[in-house]
Amino acid sequence: MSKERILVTSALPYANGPIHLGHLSGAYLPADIFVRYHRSKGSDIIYVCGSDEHGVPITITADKENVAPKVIIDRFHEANKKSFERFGMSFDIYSRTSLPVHHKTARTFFSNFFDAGLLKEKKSFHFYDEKVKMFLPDRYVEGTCPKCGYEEARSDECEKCGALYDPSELVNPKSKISGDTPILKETSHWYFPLGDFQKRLEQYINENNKKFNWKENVLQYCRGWFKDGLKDRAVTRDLDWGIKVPLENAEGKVIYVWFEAVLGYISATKDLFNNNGDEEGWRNYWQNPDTRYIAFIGKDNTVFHTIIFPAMLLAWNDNNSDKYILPENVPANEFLNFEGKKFSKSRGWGIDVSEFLDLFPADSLRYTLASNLPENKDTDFYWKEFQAKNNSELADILGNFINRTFTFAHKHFDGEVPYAGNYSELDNLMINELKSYPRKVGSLIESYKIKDAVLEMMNLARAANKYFNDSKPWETLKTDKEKCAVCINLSLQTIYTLAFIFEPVTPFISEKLLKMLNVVSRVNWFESGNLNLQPGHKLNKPEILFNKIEDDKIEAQINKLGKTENGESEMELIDYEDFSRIDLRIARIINAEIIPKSDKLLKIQVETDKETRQIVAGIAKHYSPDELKGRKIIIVSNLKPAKLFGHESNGMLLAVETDNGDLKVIEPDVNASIGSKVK
Ligand code: B3M
Ligand code: ZN
Repeated sequence: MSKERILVTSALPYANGPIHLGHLSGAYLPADIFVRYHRSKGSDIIYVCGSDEHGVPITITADKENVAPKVIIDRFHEANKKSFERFGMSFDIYSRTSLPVHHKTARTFFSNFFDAGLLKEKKSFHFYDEKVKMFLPDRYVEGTCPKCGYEEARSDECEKCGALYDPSELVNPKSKISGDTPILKETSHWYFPLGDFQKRLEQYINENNKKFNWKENVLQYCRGWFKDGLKDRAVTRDLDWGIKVPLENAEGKVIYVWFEAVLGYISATKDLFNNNGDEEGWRNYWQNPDTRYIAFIGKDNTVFHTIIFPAMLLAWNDNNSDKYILPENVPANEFLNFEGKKFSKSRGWGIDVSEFLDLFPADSLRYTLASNLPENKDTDFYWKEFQAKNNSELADILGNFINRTFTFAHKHFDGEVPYAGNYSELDNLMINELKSYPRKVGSLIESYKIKDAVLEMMNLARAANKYFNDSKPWETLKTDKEKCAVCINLSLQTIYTLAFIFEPVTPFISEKLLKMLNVVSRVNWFESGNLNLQPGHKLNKPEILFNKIEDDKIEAQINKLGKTENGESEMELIDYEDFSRIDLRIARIINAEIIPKSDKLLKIQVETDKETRQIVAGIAKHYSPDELKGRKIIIVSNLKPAKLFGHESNGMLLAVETDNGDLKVIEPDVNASIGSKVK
């Protein structure tokens, strides 16, 4: 059987900001797992990625910082490349779209389409900022939606009500650059006839779905586009950052970023082979009909990979003798959210990969993300879940099994794989179990059910612990040493298998494991379930594989949520009505007492003009009960009653956190009687 040849790409991230966990879960980690598995089973596979360095996202960031786009792309290309490396991404190349090889590839496609008469020039009106003398891309114009009145609508679509309209319909448009009202000025662009490809694209998707079982979310999305009918799309922009349009009368115009970014996959492959001195090598992956091409992306990039890119490749193939293959599958993932909300840098919600890896090991993150991938619906990252995955699964199940086996082998069998004689029924069950796992895990990965694959990996570790417990080697050590030897032998064989099947998800741990097992040459994935270690094989000393993550490290991260870089929480604005619903009153503390077993709470009686009420407040660390008595304070008097530690609380007292972290109740220094309203 000849080797499968596979080309894998992951979406090229914009080099305008750091990679966060959401990116990893969407398009990178699943692809890396797929690729590592295929390498291990011996496929001829390459994995290509790189930075997307053109387009408005880059210029917006550059404008904000008042620097040239080049400064931004250089900074984030390097930073993201580094983060990916630390996370264990095994790209064969992490290229960039600012390279000459890419500019050339993109221009060649453009000119080729132009020469074939595919690209039509059309005139239309676009917003133009007269002050800065430039046409404004969609994201640079804001105005009021003509349909729903939303005031932060984009030039041709409203995020709030979803309306699409002509830019001339936008009410009260404003340039985001100068703040002025832009004019509508005529300009011309080149259009790609996407509509002409609709039939063939539908056919392409249907056929590939039949053969390769596309994901339902991806199909739904495509059907939506087909239903609306594909239309011509402008493939140029009036911008000065990007790939210049290779035509004579195209001053100030660049190729639309999405038209060239998808071609970046091809350029990156050329870059890879050029570096190896094999200038034509890329063709074997892009232009050999025997190659399988899988494009991993997040759901927001779907249309570009299932419709626009395939249409471009079809258009090329129509007019040229060297023909490209199309993606066999585009297994787009949904989104990963963070603790119940969208990632947001400005709101301090989420964490960058590099920051994360400064604190915790990559494999713990890979394992947590992989077991919760947004394959069919959005999922969330929770700090507590991360801690539990690390502590109760990686450390307690996988780590524990490895640890007890190694300790036993070193202590009672001279650090060697013991000889295994007769197998009991229990042993045979374990041997069969081992044999079944590589295939089971492999076929899940091949069908992009990576979450399920990860579950199965840990199931082998669970089965292994059970086998160890049921075999009771600590007893047979004294009663039947041969039996004991069989258990340790098979447990070591199991560690070998575990090292292989976990490798796509936890490559760093697997490497350590193979080193501990003193394994130099690796077998094929499918043989990793056999009994590969020979009796007498010398083991190395065990290394520490997992550290438990302590509560305080996790708490510290949770406390940081919602705070921006300077430690401030971003302000959410409320209406006047929201505020006026809060009834604040002056009250006096008449009694306070400790709540047994709680080191934070005090039970406080306060009086207002009308009544006495009980409030439970979290200030026990800052005041003794006696210190509080008699103080005049401010309370929220219309708070719904609640029970804290079994004590009823009616209201809340206002306190302030001082600079040294102390809590001080607010004592109004005014002449007002208790019960007075604070407004
Ligand atoms: N740079 C969008 C993104 O980073 C875009 C992907 C390009 S893939 C060719 O989400
Ligand atoms: Zn609207």
